[in-house]
Order: sequence, then structure tokens, then C-alpha cells
Amino acid sequence: MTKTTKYSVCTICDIGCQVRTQAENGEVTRVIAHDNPMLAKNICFKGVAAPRIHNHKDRIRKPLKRVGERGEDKWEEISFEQAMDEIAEKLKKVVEEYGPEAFAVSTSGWNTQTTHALDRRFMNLLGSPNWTSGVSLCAGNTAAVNKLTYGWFPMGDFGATNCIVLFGHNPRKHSWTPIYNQINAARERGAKVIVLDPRVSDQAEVADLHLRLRAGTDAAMCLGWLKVIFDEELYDKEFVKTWCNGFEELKARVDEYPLERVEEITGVDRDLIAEAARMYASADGAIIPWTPITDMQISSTSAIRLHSILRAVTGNLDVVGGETLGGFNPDYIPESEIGLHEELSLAQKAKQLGYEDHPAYTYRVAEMLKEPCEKVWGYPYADQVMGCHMANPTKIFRAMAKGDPYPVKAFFVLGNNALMSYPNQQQILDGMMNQDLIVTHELFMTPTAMLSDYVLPGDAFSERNHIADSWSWTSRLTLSQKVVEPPEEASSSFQFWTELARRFGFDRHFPWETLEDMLDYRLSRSGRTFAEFESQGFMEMPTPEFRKYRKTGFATPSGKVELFSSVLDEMGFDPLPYHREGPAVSEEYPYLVFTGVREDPFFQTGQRNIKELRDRCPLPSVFIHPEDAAKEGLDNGGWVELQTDHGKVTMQLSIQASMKQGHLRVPHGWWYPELRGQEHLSGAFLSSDAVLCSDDEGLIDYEQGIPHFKGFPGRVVGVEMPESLDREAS
Ligand SMILES: Nc1nc2c(c(=O)[nH]1)N[C@H]1C(S)=C(S)[C@@H](COP(=O)(O)OP(=O)(O)OC[C@H]3O[C@@H](n4cnc5c(=O)[nH]c(N)nc54)[C@H](O)[C@@H]3O)O[C@H]1N2
Ligand SMILES: Nc1nc2c(c(=O)[nH]1)N[C@H]1C(S)=C(S)[C@@H](COP(=O)(O)OP(=O)(O)OC[C@H]3O[C@@H](n4cnc5c(=O)[nH]c(N)nc54)[C@H](O)[C@@H]3O)O[C@H]1N2
Ligand code: SF4
Ligand SMILES: [Mo]
Repeated sequence: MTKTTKYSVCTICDIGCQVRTQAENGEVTRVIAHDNPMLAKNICFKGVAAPRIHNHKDRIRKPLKRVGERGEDKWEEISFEQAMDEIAEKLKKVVEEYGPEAFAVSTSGWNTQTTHALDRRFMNLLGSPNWTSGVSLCAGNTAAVNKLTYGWFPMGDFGATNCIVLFGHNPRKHSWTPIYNQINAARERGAKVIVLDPRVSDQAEVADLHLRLRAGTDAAMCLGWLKVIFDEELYDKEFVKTWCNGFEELKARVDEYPLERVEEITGVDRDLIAEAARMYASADGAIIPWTPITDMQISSTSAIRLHSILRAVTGNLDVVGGETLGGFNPDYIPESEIGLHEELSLAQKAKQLGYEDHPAYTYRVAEMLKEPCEKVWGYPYADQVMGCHMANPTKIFRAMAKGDPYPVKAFFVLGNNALMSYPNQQQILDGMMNQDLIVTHELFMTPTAMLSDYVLPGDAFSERNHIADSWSWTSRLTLSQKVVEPPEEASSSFQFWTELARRFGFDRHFPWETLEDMLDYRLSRSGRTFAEFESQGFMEMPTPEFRKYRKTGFATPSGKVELFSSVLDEMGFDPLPYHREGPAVSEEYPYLVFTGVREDPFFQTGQRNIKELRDRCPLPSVFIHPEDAAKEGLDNGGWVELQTDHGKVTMQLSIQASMKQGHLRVPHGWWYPELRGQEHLSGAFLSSDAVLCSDDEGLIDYEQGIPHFKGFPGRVVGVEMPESLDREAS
């Protein structure tokens, strides 16, 4: 028996813990804690279950070609060569007939980390701007919107901070474990923690202050904090005077939000709002870590900008214990360069879906920030978390379904369950049914894969070499080593894009034969190869430098922190942040529904087929407050339909005293792998939050076109248990 132990970056979820992976006789056997004591606690039970996932009997191991009707789930096995030849031929046909913009890609770098921006490179050479990702509802869009204000997406200095503000964000032992550990360590040092959450979340339970705001009112809350900070002169006057533009204009806007108004909007007592604002502003080093809550609401752009503005005016930018603007790691060629964004013509960039109406994270803004980005960060298309020049997903699905404003006819999905990962699931289905070519690169037969023409088997993190750089969010490089070969014909997304590129004659731009060649290339400026890197250690990070802006200015058009956004102004949007109310509850739909509260055993739409994990959470639940349940006459554990004016889902009811009255929680990502062959698309429409949430023009954030997942009107109605979900009977 030969036993191997290697360093890995776990990609079961997207925080990328550093762990170790063991294999015996060519099979992954265990994922264990890191041998560095600083990293040893960063592992959760999903990571421990990785061998169960990587060795699972249902993993796709051979390229599959559709033989039945689309979505019928009937396949024949073909060779990788044949699959790539046919895919290339069909994509060429779509491009000839409809133009390169008729080709769209949806992906999620966390799962297909071996892409190295070769998808963008291929698309840019071909002429298509229509790349999007699940990160458009997560840290990707936050990164792009942060750039509007100070040209970079910072990372909180958890190690030295004295105050942590969590807007909904709820890291815990089995959810974003490293951040949970860092918050705990800070708390033990005496740092204060402020939580803003309608529920009593895990973090709220142990917070110094808990503000139970109404869902979807984060922007108003931040405006209230600014009101206190300005009125009580708690801001960093010197920094504001020297480094910020538009202070007077912002102050006038903030004056429109006296605490009485903020109390009315958020439902939080004005004294508590003031206390929290003071605690944050007067801490010596305070952070507002990234949160997905403000990535998914009708005032998303304003709310994210308000976090940026709070960081800036309180003097927390690029200081010890505040928010660090790290910049690119000089030893690793960033995806921003590999993507070849300068190859795409301005005319094609302007066709990017979202460019006209909801441009905040599209090429339109990237072009406006090009010069300052190059000056400050060394790259014109400085991208972080892959989010800085994306197409708008809603617009892509509309173009796929309706040909509006032009047809999209070929759709590639890599490491993303696109059908269920954006709002308005019916439109996504309509769009997919209307394609000439769909290709999915996956580990498992997801509902999205079932709708494809070709399904290619992907590799998993134990089967590939990688150096993770958090998609340029931090400047840390972490080693992930291959410990076993991918099963049968499974292969990396690197291989997919290079093989496709060769079939399009882009060989010159895709000179790499192997993934290791690619890693050698990315390390080339440091004069090392991947083999040398892995022999030298498992992690590298440049020594942080602070207040770098004193040398370079900020990467914005004015070189300052733009409290008044010149970019938004130039595009005809409100240059100052505001609160916009989500759709109102009514007699018919009296509750505010929010999506989220991730379940511990699963990452997003994944792992429902992994027994060890599924047993921990067999079925999806709607959370409701006890008094609301009593009012509705509903019992704990009973079956309900959660209905909105957009759709309905079926789940169990979970009565929880921690819920805020008037609110309902719907989980994300439920489908039923065990119902394959029984229910259409394995029950993808039975319990998915994406069915409930609309993406109508009037209901999305103006600047980015982001849906309002945090507080849309709904109701619950008791129903019989759906037969197909009777787990006892099955
Ligand atoms: N409706 C709705 N949509 C949402 C959200 C929501 O709450 N509601 N949340 C948003 C958020 S926060 C995020 S981060 C995104 C997440 O979006 P994604 O990160 O794309 O997550 P999933 O959509 O679950 O798709 C992941 C797929 O990748 C596959 N996979 C896993 N590892 C690998 C691999 O190594 N290679 C390949 N090829 N495939 C792999 C899994 O089997 C799974 O099917 O979704 C966003 N979309
Ligand atoms: N086990 C596990 N861990 C995960 C994931 C997973 O799928 N499974 N996904 C990872 C990913 S990609 C992400 S994005 C994160 C998400 O994880 P978190 O950042 O923790 O976000 P959620 O779990 O969606 O919701 C957190 C809290 O937001 C509150 N909330 C709801 N609406 C609002 C609102 O309008 N305003 C405010 N202030 N609070 C609100 C909810 O009550 C909830 O307690 O988790 C990561 N960690
Ligand atoms: S939190 Fe768990 S699933 Fe996520 S990267 Fe870490 S070990 Fe893996
Ligand atoms: Mo996320």
C-alpha cells in the first residue's frame, strides 16, 4: 500500500481552506487538517466529506452526447476528441449565423479554478463579451462596485482589527470556516462585533450589538450610521479633506435620512442605530467584511457603495486593523492579464448584455476605469473575484429565451448549476430550451447538465495542480497539489478551453500543453517553475504595505475616494447612495421572504447526493416565527407551499424563535438527485428559490440589474407532503 499526503486547497465551497489530502493506491481516502497550526482549524465536515464526493459512483466519467429530446436525460458516451470536434463545429455555425455575441458562458471560478481566465481569453479572441458567473450575486459584483468608490476591493485585516461589522454575513463552524475562526480570534483579543440581521443568527447570538433590521433595508441603515457619524463629527476629517471628493454632496444626501426616518424604514430603534454607528466609527481599526446580503438586493449598488464610504470616511482604508487594498501579487501573472481584454473591440464590448441599462459591472465601467487601474495597479483591466467586466445574467437569459436585443444561441456552463443559480428560473429554462448548443462541464448530472447537448466530465481538486490567488482579492498564493489522477476521461477546464481554442486556430495564444505549463507561465516573472514553487512551501504572501494611495492615489478617475461617483454620474445614474424600497407586502402576500441562511452540509446547489451530508439535512425548510406560524395555523415539520406572485415551492415548515416576525426564509439550491428518472430535471422546480424571485425591470437594482433576493412578498399555505418527496416510502 502506498500512501501519499499532499497540500490541497479545498474547493467544495468557495473559501478555499488549506487542508491536506491523502490517497492510497490511486484513490483519495481522506481530507485532513493542515499541518500548520495556524491553518489546522480551517476545515469543515464538507471538506472532510470530499473523498466521498470525488469517489462518488454517480460522478460523470465520460463525455456524454444527448440522444433524446433536450432535457430528456438520454445520452451516449463518446470520446473527448469527438466531443470537442463536434462542439467546435457547432459553435462555429452559431457564430457564423448570429455573430460571436450569440455565444454566452456561465461559470463559477471556485469550482473550475483551473480555467486561469482562458475562457475570457477564448471569448475575447472570438469576439464575445457575454461571460457571466454566479459571482454576479456574490463577491464578484461587490468587487466591481467597490472599484467605483476607491478602485479596489479590500480585504479586512481580521488579525489586528478592533471592531467587526457583519451585515447579515454569518460565518460559523461549517460555513466559511476560516472567517469564523478569524472572527473568534479577534473577539478573544477584545474586538467588538456588531451584527445586522433580521434573525438571531449564530453570530448575532454572541454579538456585542445586534440590530434586527427589516430585510432589504441595509442601505438605509448605512445612511443612518453616516448621519450619526457626520452629526457627531466622528469621521476622519483629514482623510476626508485630502482624499475624498463630494463630501458636501454626500452630507446633503445623508441629511435626508434623519434617524427617525431610518428607524421607520429599518424597524430598528434609533438609539441602537446611533450606538452601533459610534462603536464602529470610534474603534481603532474597524472592518466591514464582504457580505452576500448586499449583493442581492434592490439597493445593492448603493448598499455596497455605502460600505465602501463608511470604510473611507472613518479612516479605515489601507490601515492596520482596517481594510487592506492589497494589489496584485507581483510573482503571479493575474487573470486580468491572461484574459486578453484588450483584444475585444470596443464595438463588441458595447454589445455586452447589461452594458446599456445596468452597466455597473460591465465593460462600460471597465473602460472608464482603465487608465487609473493601469496607473495604480499595473493592469488596465484590473479584475477581482472575476467580477469586474461581466455581462448581466438576466439579460443573457432574456436574450436566450426571446432573442431580445439579439439572439444568444450557444451556452456553455462550467462548474455552475445555471438553471438554479439566478432569479427567474422559468426564463432560464425557456432560454436553455431555445439553444442550438449547450455544453456543461460537471462532476454530476445536475438539472443544468440534463438540459445540455454535451456533458463533459470535470476533474476535482484532488486531481489537479493549482496555485490559488483568491482571484486577486488577496495577494496570497496557496499551493494545491494533485494527489490522484482524474477518473477515466475526466479533465480540467484548462484542457477544455485549450482544446477548443486549437480548433478555432487560436494556437498562438494557447501555447500551453499541460496545466503545469500554465502554472509555470503564471510564475514566470518570479523566475520559478511550479515544481520549484511546490518544493519551497505551501503559501506565500508579500509583506503588506499600508497607505499606498499616498504614492499612487486611488484607482478612480479623480484619484480620490469618490463619495460622489463620477462614473455613475457620467452614465446618468444617481452619483450618491440612496435607499430604495423593495416590493411591498400586501394582504395577499403578507411576509417578506429572503433567500439564504446556507445549510451547513451543502455548498449552494451541490451535494444533495452525498449520503453522509444529506443525512444531516434531508429536506428543505422554510423558517417562520412561532407567532406567525400560529397565525397561519401551521405546525412545525408540516409541509407548506411558499408562494409569491412569481412562483411557488414546496418545503417543510421549521418554526424558529430566532426568526423575525413577518419574515420567511427560503433556502437556496434544492433539487433531488434521487428523483432522476422520476421527476423532470430531478425536481429542479419543486423547491428552488430561483423559482420565486422575479427579475422584472422594476424589481432589480438600477445600476447592476441585480435581483431582490432579500425581502420579496410571499405567503405560506399548508399542503400535503408531495408523494415524490416521501423519503420513508422511497
Ligand atoms: N437563486 C439563487 N441564486 C444564487 C444564489 C442564491 O442564494 N439564490 N446565491 C449566489 C451565490 S452567493 C453564489 S456564490 C453563486 C454560486 O454559484 P456556483 O458556485 O456556480 O454554485 P452552483 O450553482 O451550486 O454550481 C456549482 C456546480 O459546480 C459543480 N462542481 C463542483 N466542483 C467542480 C469542479 O471541480 N469542476 C467542475 N467542472 N464542476 C464542479 C457542482 O457539482 C455544482 O453543480 O450562486 C449565486 N446564485
Ligand atoms: N455550509 C455552507 N457554507 C457556505 C455556503 C454554503 O452553501 N454552505 N455558501 C458560501 C457562500 S458562496 C456564501 S455567499 C456565504 C453566504 O453565507 P452568509 O454570508 O452567512 O449569508 P446567508 O447564510 O445567506 O445569510 C446570512 C444572514 O443574513 C440574514 N439576512 C437575510 N436578509 C437580510 C437582509 O436583508 N439584511 C441583512 N443585514 N441580513 C439579512 C439572514 O437572516 C442570515 O442569518 O456562505 C458561504 N458558506
Ligand atoms: S469551509 Fe469546508 S467546504 Fe469550504 S473550503 Fe473549507 S473545508 Fe472546504
Ligand atoms: Mo456566494
